[in-house]
Amino acid sequence: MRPQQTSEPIDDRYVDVLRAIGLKFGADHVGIAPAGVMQRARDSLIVRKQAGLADSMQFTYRNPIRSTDPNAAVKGAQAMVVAARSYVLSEPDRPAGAIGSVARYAWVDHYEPLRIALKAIVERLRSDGFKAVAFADDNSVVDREAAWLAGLGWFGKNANILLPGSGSFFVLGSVITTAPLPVATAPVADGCGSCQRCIDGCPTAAIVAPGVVDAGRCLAWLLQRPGVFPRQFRAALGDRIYGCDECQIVCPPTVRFERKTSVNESKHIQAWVPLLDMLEASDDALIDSYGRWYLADRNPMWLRRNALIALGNVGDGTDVRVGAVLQRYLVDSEPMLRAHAVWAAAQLGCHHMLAFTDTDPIVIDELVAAAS
Ligand code: B12
Ligand code: SF4
Ligand code: SF4
Repeated sequence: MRPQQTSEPIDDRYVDVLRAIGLKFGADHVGIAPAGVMQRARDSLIVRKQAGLADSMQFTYRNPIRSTDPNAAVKGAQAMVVAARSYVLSEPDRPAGAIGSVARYAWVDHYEPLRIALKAIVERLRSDGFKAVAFADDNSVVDREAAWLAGLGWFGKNANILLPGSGSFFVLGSVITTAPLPVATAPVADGCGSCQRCIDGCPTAAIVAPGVVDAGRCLAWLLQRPGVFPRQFRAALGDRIYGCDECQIVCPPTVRFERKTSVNESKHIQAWVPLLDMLEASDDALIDSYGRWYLADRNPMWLRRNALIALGNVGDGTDVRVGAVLQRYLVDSEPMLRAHAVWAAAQLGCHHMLAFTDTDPIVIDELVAAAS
């Protein structure tokens, strides 16, 4: 089944052993992909970057040649053991009041348990004499392409990998190894057919072609991107403060598989965030609660910016506490936050709070828009 380090292909029973380890330690699905250059992903990264569809994203776009070559990550790579872990937990009740919503993948840290499963596979491979390194949501590997090559699922028109019978609410990761493992021979057949609910359901028309997302329109990226949140997409943002699930919620094959929520998970779930609490919290408290999310420069200002927009969409302008929070942000030392507070106040009919004395260009721009 498994000789010590060898260049001969290893048989399927060794893959079964690795799969069993992955499943035991927290993965839900495991498959094997070849470790050659991921040419389609490389071409897509380069072409989309040139076409402006990557906006200012770095991630895998920073170095497409590296992120699509498993051999650049692990010299002599022969295979990738790709794992998927479901992130569907039972949804807690939505509290009353001005509440922000968080995308499912960020309710708790799902990458940590996935990494534990990958590390267990790494340990086994290393103990058998092979090189092996785990990557999950790391910019060294294009995870979806790896999962597709491993036969775990098909590329949906919403660009996500959908697992047959379960849909796309899965996080993905890989172990790149020098073990010559037998790889998946056939991709999973397309399961979208004539459906295009995700394309029609995207609030900002960000899915510009099947499987192609324009990051500059995608709410998930706009919430992470530093800078002024584009005005034309603020109303479409609704109550979202981190991530966007819309193109998956409308997807018929998705949400069919629910993981049993552990006691630890249910204690720490962050599905709903009281916006006023977030806007009143200190930097330290925000980093403490939300520091595991992607925040540019780990700066909690971006959380506050997002919360102000959500407040402008779902808050009550006649509520005294809402008024106090808006007043506080209209005089914040950060022009970025004053600008978004102007928008939120105008949205909530609180034009009387706006003082047209600000001299910062981005705030003036918002004041002019609010007055028109
Ligand atoms: C950059 C990034 C983003 C960006 C850009 C997303 C994008 N579509 O590229 C932003 C910030 C917008 C984002 C959002 C989200 N992301 Co993200 N993101 C990444 C990251 C870091 C790199 C992705 C990448 O390289 N994209 C490059 C482009 C070229 O890839 P692509 O769009 O997948 O393109 C492929 C398809 O177009 C396909 N293809 C080619 N021709 C055709 C033709 C047809 C007809 C079809 C259908 C497909 C197809 O081939 C292309 C190349 O592989 C990965 C982690 C990683 N290291 O891989 C996570 C990752 C892709 N994200 C993930 C998640 C969970 C999300 C969100 C669901 C989070 C959320 N709820 O807000 C959203 C989903 C948005 C969406 N519809 O894609 C998961 C995806 C899990 C899954 N089951 O697919 C990943 C893999 C993280 C992880 N390790 O789990 N993300
Ligand atoms: S994550 Fe949201 S904004 Fe982005 S493509 Fe999906 S539905 Fe559209
Ligand atoms: S909504 Fe329809 S088209 Fe979009 S990914 Fe799901 S099945 Fe495919």
